[in-house]
Amino acid sequence: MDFWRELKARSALVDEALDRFLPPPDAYPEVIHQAMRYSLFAGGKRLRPVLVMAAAEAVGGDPMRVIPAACAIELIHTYSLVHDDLPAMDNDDFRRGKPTCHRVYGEAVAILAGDALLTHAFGLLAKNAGYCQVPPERVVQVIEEVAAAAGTAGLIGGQVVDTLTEASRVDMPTLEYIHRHKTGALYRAAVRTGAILVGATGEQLSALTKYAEHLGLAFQIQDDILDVEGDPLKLGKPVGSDLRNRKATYPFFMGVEAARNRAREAVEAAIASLEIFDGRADFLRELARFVVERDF
Ligand code: GRG
Repeated sequence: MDFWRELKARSALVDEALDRFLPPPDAYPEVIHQAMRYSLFAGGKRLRPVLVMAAAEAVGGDPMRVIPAACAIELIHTYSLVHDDLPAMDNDDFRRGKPTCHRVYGEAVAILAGDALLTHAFGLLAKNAGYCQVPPERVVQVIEEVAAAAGTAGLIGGQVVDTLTEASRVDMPTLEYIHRHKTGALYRAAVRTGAILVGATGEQLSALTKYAEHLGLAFQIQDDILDVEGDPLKLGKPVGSDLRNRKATYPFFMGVEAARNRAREAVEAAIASLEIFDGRADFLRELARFVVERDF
């Protein structure tokens, strides 16, 4: 499989659907729709929506059936980036290679754009009920899953601990909590969402959940490593921010080489979790390898 070509083709499908599912940029009040679109189309890798579709495919479903949910997950991810970049949080000027939302639209509109992306996401999840005959009970289950992943038991919980804990007080269990919630929760929800919507069995769902948990860890460790030794041009943001903001990371605790090995182990564990699946899970396998080989 030419993974890179596949990823591009799949993310182009997501982009086309996002454009269709979002209010047009000239809908009143224009500025909010333009700000939402600005951050959304600034050039993300689309890993999470692609995972929703790939999980559906792995269990024998049609990936196009889950595309509103895939877009919803990307909206939530983008909202979290917009808010994370705000002056009250990380105060970052660049994201996805472009000035951050608040630098372009001002803080008030950036806050509202994040809120609007999050709200729109749940509307899109509900839309799955009328989309390609997904049974409503599966949609309700997914809404519950995604709300948990985005809330205090997920992204927000991780962000709170990350924001309020002094770096010098972060021990390994706290670091793992932050990563599992801030990053892992949305990966887990993405994979589970795709699988649930197309009717995965309990055995398939638990295998895919393990895959997502290992994948989320590998992704975050690689993200930490790229902040130490990545190329800002390729990443679309400055490097060294973890050190500057005195954030505890995997390289900080164990050094870059040990962190790299830990990420590789997590990828192997992710791939091993997929042993019950046939070739339809090959994209998930390749994606796990990509997560630690990527340089952006
Ligand atoms: C609820 C405000 C709020 C935040 C939640 C997710 C999060 C916590 C903050 C976002 C910032 C951050 C560093 C998150 C960790 C996950 C991560 C490395 C995100 C970047 O993901 P990529 O590389 O981004 O997939 P693209 O731009 O490719 O989509």
